[in-house]
Amino acid sequence: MSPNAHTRQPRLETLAVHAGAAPDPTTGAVMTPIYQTSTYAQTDVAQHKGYEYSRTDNPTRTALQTALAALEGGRHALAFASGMAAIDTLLRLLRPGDHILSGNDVYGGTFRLFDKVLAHYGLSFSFVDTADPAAVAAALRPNTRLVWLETPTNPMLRLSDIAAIAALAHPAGAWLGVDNTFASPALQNPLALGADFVVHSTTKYIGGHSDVVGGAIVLNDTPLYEQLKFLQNAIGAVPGPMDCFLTLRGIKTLALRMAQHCRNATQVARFLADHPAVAQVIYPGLESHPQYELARRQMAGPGGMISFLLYGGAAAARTVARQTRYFTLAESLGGVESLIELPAPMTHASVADSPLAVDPGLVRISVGIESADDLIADLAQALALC
Ligand code: P1T
Repeated sequence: MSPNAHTRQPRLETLAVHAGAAPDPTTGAVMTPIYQTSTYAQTDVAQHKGYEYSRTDNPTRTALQTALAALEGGRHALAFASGMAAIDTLLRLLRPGDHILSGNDVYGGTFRLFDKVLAHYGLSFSFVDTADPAAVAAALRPNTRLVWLETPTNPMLRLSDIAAIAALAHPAGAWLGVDNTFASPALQNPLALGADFVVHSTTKYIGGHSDVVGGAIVLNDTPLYEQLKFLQNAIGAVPGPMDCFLTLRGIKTLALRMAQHCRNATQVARFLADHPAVAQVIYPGLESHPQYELARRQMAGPGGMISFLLYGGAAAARTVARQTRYFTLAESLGGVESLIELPAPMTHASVADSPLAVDPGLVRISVGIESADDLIADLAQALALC
């Protein structure tokens, strides 16, 4: 071990294995136990050891929150029962009359929460192309309290310049919240680029194995953290200890998995780009992506998500989605196994008939960590049927 091993800032690979993982004080257990308990014996009236009730705090959740904060280079993290629960709790920082400027390409469930739920509580929303900072500047209002974006977006994989948008939002008195689900903390750390909040659906790359649903908010500001911690307990959309354990277990291999997702997706994207049935491939790692340069600057790798359009349109898209073998036809993304879906009738059905509607022929794939050769052969046999 080098003499400065304990003073230098550890890298992501190391944080993923060690952050939040201190041997259990009672037994020395190396892995954080699943503290499957709802309550904790108190030594006297209102005297406890930091844990009083598991909605408020649970040691397995504490370990997960410590790990999540470290991965994003943030001071604080809070874990939630789902990505949607994290976003909903964050939006409770706002008050009736506040305006939210959101990207115009976001997960369908996020749009649904904004447009069909929170809009009834006195919040107003505008949806603009945050890939264009000038559009963000033009849409800011005196009562804009939050700028909200995904980068890369779901499902069009558009990028937004986080630092440029933070520089617009802050002087206007707005926070910047970034949903970093598609990049994962292995490829992009929005707090370092000026974001105030990072949100994850930990269901995806952070958990990594399609066996648990969860969400997270990571931030640096301590007073805002105190408010969010109050809301986490007051609302109660918390993950159970087993879910926290599974997410922690997934985190150990985040760096390895993301490297393989990026390698495989790059090969798959090149294959698709050369295929005669494919009209357009959208992948931040291809030079044809309109924000290829921003991807190289802002992200440590292009990620595992690809969207594409076929010359045969929606009918051909359905054929491909039905015929793949290793790409399972399913919603979600970011697990070790490859998935395929059509956003318009599936993950983004809730944006149909809105300005955010998605091309019905768009195919979205989450490229897993299998052999790239097998994945390409699988797509090739399905595309041959189009
Ligand atoms: O599913 P949940 O853990 O509640 O996370 C919601 C969510 C938030 N943000 C982004 C960018 C997302 O992609 C999601 C969930 N997305 C899918 C289920 C999907 O297939 O796109």
